[in-house]
Amino acid sequence: MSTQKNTKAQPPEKLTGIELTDIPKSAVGTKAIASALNHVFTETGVARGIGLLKNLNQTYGFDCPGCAWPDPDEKRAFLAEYCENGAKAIAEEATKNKVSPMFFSTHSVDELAELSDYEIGKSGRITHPMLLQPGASHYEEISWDEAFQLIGEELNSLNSPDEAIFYTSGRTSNEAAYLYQLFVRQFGTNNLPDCSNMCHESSGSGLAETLGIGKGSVTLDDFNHADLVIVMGQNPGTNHPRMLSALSETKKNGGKIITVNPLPEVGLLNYKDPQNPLKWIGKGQDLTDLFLQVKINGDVALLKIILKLMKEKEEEQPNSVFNHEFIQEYTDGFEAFIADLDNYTIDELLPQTGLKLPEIKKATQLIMNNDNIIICWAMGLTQHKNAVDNIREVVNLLLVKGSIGKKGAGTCPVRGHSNVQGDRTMGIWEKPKEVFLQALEKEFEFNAPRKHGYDVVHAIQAMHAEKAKVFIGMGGNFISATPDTEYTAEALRNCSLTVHVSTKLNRSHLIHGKRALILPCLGRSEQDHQASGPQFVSVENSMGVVHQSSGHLSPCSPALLSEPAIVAGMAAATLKNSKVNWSHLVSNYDFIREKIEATIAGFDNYNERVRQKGGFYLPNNARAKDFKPTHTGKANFTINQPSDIALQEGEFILMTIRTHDQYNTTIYGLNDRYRGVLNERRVLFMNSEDMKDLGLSKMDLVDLTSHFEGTKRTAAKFLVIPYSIPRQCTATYFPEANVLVPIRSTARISNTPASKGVVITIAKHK
Ligand SMILES: Nc1nc2c(c(=O)[nH]1)N[C@H]1C(S)=C(S)[C@@H](COP(=O)(O)OP(=O)(O)OC[C@H]3O[C@@H](n4cnc5c(=O)[nH]c(N)nc54)[C@H](O)[C@@H]3O)O[C@H]1N2
Ligand SMILES: Nc1nc2c(c(=O)[nH]1)N[C@H]1C(S)=C(S)[C@@H](COP(=O)(O)OP(=O)(O)OC[C@H]3O[C@@H](n4cnc5c(=O)[nH]c(N)nc54)[C@H](O)[C@@H]3O)O[C@H]1N2
Ligand SMILES: [Mo]
Repeated sequence: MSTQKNTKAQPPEKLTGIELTDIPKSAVGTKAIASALNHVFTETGVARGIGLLKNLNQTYGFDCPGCAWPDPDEKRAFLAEYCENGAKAIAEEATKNKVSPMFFSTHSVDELAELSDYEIGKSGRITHPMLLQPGASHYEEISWDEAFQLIGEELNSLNSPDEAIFYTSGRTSNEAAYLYQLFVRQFGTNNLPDCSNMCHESSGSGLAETLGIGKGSVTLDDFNHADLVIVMGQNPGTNHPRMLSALSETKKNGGKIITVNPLPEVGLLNYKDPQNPLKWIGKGQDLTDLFLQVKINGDVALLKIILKLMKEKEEEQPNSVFNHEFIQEYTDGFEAFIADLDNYTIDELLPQTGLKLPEIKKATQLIMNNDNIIICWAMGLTQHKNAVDNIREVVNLLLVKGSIGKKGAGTCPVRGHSNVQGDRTMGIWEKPKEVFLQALEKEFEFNAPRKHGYDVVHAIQAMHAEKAKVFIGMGGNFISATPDTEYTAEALRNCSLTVHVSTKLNRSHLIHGKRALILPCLGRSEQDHQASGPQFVSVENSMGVVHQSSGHLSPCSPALLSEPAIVAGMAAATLKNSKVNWSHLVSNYDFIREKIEATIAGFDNYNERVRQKGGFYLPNNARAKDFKPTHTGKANFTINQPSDIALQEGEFILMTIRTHDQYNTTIYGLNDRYRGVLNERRVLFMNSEDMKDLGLSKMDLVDLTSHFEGTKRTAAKFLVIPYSIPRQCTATYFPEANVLVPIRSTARISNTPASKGVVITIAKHK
């Protein structure tokens, strides 16, 4: 019998044997390449490994599942179009290790749940559909047909379609995502939460309101023309390594770079170009011209100081700072925004930033002196209570400069998952637009639901309250990616059925509903054959380029189905009155793309254009300086709130971040090389002065307790490491720390968990 109730949903609190090293002075270079090849060859073998790397991000190869950073439109070098972490991502997928029915018969679910995420991941690719019966201790093999029948029966026995939740992670292709949302809406609900809810939702909310499009406005080429790039709350050396080449181009063309981050992230500070082996030896290139080591969540305060300094200068010398022509013609709300700046004094804002005024003045000068400005950001801005404020304040800064909708300027939210942006474009959203629903209704002759669905946090709360009873995950690792781990575990255990469409074993298969299914699917790197022959899929990168991706490896098991085929199987078994011929659509993905073209703007001649070299750009109104889609018809200035976190004596703010050796919840290895930590994930980075105040020494073992609205959550056993980080700020890794993130601690408007703004106290472990 399963002892699920006693199984912890968090990774085990085991230490793995830490080793501290010097922090490297530059990113990429030979070490990165050696590390990449090592991961690929160990996991896949040499021949398979070379085949893989050769096809990665090449025009007719497969899209790297690592991140959403775009490929150059023209030139593609063999080495440069993958990076160390992209190579690790594909090695993880193309591994020789298999999780077969035999594996499941020899390991109980409870036994597997005791393993670390690293060990779970290393067990390998899932080869067959598996079922866990109520009360059973082991998964058993099930046929695809039986699995689909079971899903259909469970879904149809619900009191309402809104009792089912359909999650999507961001690797799902356009074709699979489109079919999935169609199935879900024909079933009758908009409960389509996705990983974006935990990721760039705040960017989407802030940008749609101010600029009329939830996506960024720049293209890769803009980096060649920017005078100034500001990188805020992002660690590209680890998470988007190919972005460093773009920043390096900015520098080559005389542009400057400001970095705003509580940590001196190695990649951003100095970089060795993998494209240029001559430069691997030697010092590397200093990328950052000005590093502002801001306090966690000090960004709105920082931006407000910059804007106040600009305003002062403008008052001294009218028309010298603000772009009044642009403001006049294209924007709304400028006066109210400018007036609001007077509600703050620099003296009260400054302590929130942890910075000195002269360095902020330097940044302001760079901003005033340059007109083509790009601002890039990622999770350091989007995962705070005032995250939407962060994004809107970034937009304010660009708008006063007129730095949007022209070459070398604009917004650059750097997306995470390789197709997270495409999934949204395909309709994976709990709040679909009316025009889209109408287009679906017309094309497929059904009544689409209008009620907004649950996002990730609301979905967890609904399952916890037993208002939702079936959970289906299209990829991802819900239990480990979501906040408040033990609460979320209770929510999932309340379900009558949990289903995961997955490539690899993960913790979400082990913390399950009364009944659970694992449906194994093809990965990006694998060939996809359907009735009409070999298929490719398409994806959209962070800059709105839609292009094809086709795998070249033979599938790791003959029993795998593609994601579109799995959706079609579930839909056919569930929907009795659908007018959609699901198996026909899946027989040739061109048929799915025809339907996308018929219902989503920007996909004209989809099948033809997706076959063009490099794909095609989707329309982008902000890029075209057309702000009509906003509620005022213009680009909107907004009034935003600095952080309202007031730390009590002994409290710290904690950000939960990624190591260099993980992909979200997938742990490739136990090192965080760029931060000088090897072989350990349970670490807490702290300012050495703060350590002194608490009487802590390097490598002391501590427990972390988070405090939120009178509730407490604890994560035990972290090793303290003195680090260059502002006072009262601390950092540790996710998913180990997710247990500390309270389910209700989310961003205003976007409802994104505030995983970078957790209030904690620290105590020696007893
Ligand atoms: N190798 C690899 N690549 C990945 C991923 C991965 O896990 N591994 N994940 C993918 C996904 S889904 C995403 S969303 C992206 C994530 O990419 P990132 O957002 O770069 O990832 P995080 O590790 O969360 O890093 C957040 C950064 O923000 C800083 N930061 C934290 N709080 C603040 C703050 O309040 N203000 C400022 N200014 N900075 C702050 C942190 O110090 C850190 O440098 O990467 C994608 N690419
Ligand atoms: N505390 C804290 N929590 C966070 C974050 C944070 O910074 N701090 N970041 C958040 C962010 S930005 C994100 S995007 C989410 C990520 O949340 P998710 O997207 O849910 O998590 P991943 O770890 O990316 O999912 C990995 C799993 O996806 C499956 N998989 C991999 N490739 C494929 C595929 O091609 N098809 C299918 N069907 N499955 C596949 C594998 O089984 C693997 O175990 O986590 C969020 N959670
Ligand atoms: Mo993400």
